Amino acid sequence: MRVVLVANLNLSGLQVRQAEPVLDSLVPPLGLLSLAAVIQASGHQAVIIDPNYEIDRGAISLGREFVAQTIDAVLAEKPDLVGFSTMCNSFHITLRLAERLKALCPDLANLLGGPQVSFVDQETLAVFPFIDFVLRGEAETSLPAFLRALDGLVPYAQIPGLSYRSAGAVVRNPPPLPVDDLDALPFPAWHLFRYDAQGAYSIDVGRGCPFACKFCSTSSFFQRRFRLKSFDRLIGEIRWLQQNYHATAITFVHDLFTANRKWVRALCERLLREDNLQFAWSASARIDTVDEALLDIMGRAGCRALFYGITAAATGRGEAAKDRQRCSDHCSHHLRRDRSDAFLHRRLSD
Ligand code: B12
Ligand code: SF4
Repeated sequence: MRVVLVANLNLSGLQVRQAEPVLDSLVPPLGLLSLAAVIQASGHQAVIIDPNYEIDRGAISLGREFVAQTIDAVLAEKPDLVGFSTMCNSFHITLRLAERLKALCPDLANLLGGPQVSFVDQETLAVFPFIDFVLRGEAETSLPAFLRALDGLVPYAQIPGLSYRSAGAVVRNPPPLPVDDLDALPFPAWHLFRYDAQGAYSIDVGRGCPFACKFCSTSSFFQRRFRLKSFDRLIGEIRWLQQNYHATAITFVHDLFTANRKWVRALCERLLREDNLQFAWSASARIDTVDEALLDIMGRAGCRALFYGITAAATGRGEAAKDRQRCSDHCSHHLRRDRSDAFLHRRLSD
């Protein structure tokens, strides 16, 4: 089977009325690269269409023709199945793409997956008849199983995480099993990643955040199962990216890379001990999960940037407001310190 996976559009400006949307930075669709690798490992063909890349190189325009041109590019790949990745800020555009595809090819199944649709699968299937299937949550295990179901080898009812329509009603199978052993995943199919990354790559370091901030979907999405790849797997992936793709900068993708300080420290120590492993890396953090000593060793091990999630900064009345104020003060203190002390300045100018 030939599966075409379509990345979500990364636009800025969608939230500003009358502003012209512009393409955000080109970022590798890491989830789709991982799914493409498991599709290929299970004997099928995978293709990735990244509309962001196509716009950037001028093959697709970001105007009225966007939907038609993107679907033409998808159909040119002669798919047996089309899977769209979804994010909240571009969900409406993804739906238009799927609608157009169904209008042109009614027999081609439209599959949606990713962070947004995983939480609105029932509503989506109930309201939009051109969507056939939703695979919720992590899909490295469920997608190959779904392809077997599409081939008629197993019933849909046996695919964890699948939502679909049956006899006019939306059926919601039990949740998918999170990938327990991330080391067992094949390396992402970076050979399908077509744009010039200029040495910048990313690695899915682990999944699941141990916290459960009310406004954030991540802990539910990954079922609060905090998992990390082993050091051997990570070093192997870094070396593979360096040898095959000349990676010089790597984003360690994890919602909260610094959730476990002991683990971060041990990883940094390992990176410092490795021979010929020079590269710059960045990661995500929360100000209450780092301290000077940790930042120092991270800097020595090659960390050049941190993306801080600031979870509260409003003021108001009552205890909650005091908490937010304390959090805000703490943030300001840490951010000032990180900007002014040796860490970022010294490291960035190295
Ligand atoms: C790195 C990251 C970014 C990067 C790069 C984004 C990118 N396009 O890759 C940057 C910093 C640019 C970014 C920006 C934003 N992000 Co962001 N980001 C992440 C983060 C931390 C990791 C993404 C990742 O690579 N994960 C690892 C891979 C393996 O997982 P995955 O992509 O989810 O894919 C798996 C499944 O979703 C599924 N799947 C995915 N696609 C498909 C498709 C099919 C067909 C199927 C079957 C399955 C499937 O299978 C994959 C393998 O298991 C996630 C949180 C997280 N931990 O996932 C947030 C996250 C995706 N971001 C989020 C948001 C909201 C944003 C912004 C909208 C924030 C904002 N207000 O500006 C912007 C939008 C960017 C844009 N311009 O459009 C939300 C999305 C919530 C939602 N309901 O959609 C998340 C989940 C964070 C959160 N906790 O809420 N982001
Ligand atoms: S700490 Fe960050 S990733 Fe974790 S639940 Fe809170 S906002 Fe989400």
